[in-house]
Amino acid sequence: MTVQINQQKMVDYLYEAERDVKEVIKLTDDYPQLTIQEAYRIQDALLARKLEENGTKQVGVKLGLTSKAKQQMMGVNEAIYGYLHSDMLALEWEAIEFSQLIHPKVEPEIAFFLGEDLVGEAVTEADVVKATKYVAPALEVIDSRYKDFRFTLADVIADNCSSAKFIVGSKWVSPHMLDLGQIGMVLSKNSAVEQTGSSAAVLGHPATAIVWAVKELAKVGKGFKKGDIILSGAMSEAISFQPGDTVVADFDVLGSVTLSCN
Ligand code: OOG
Ligand code: MG
Repeated sequence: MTVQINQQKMVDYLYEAERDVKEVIKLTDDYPQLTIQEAYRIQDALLARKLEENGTKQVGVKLGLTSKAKQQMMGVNEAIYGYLHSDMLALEWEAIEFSQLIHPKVEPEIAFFLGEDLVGEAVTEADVVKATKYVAPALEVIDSRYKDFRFTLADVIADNCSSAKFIVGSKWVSPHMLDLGQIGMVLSKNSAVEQTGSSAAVLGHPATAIVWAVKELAKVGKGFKKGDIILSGAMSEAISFQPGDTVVADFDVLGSVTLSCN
């Protein structure tokens, strides 16, 4: 019983931090024993509250910490997943409102659009490519609700993996048209190069990262559905931005995607 009460308290704490745009002390400062499993249950319950109160719907899943750069940046050594919902979708032609975010950062990703369900422990990289209708360049805006963007793995999972916004570029390509494992990327802010990366940084190949996620989801009786969007994880470190900044991720064969901020 006590555990359940604590779980709801943690859900409300994180929900309110996001709603009120305020950073909070990480959960494990008060609950150092928080497990990864409990953290995913908090993530689920947080999504349920958002679906109920914010009139939003789940549109997919984002993978996180799939690259060494990100794992080192955050001081962890495991990948994670969180939910994407419709009110996170931002548009290239509409500036993001900085005042709605706490201390946002942006990172380059490849978005996968599924044309078929993708479920089960036996899934392979070839199944991922087969199930994918399109891939597209994407930028993810992450905005940890935790003070100074610092957390343990359990903390960040509970906080829906720092998810805040995502933008998908307008060029969609069949995954059969390119080598998804070797897509180079340049991330610039106000025309100055900030990061470079490759899709190979994402667990060697983004489809491998998605295989990992399908297997993790299968353990809790879940999977991907036709129509889902998957963000396969950042290809470089995330960078911060301020009002007035423009950030562009340019992927060699996939084209570019732009974020601007008010
Ligand atoms: C956690 C989210 C990581 C990625 O693509 O690696 C993530 C964080 O860095 O705050 O979205
Ligand atoms: Mg990300």
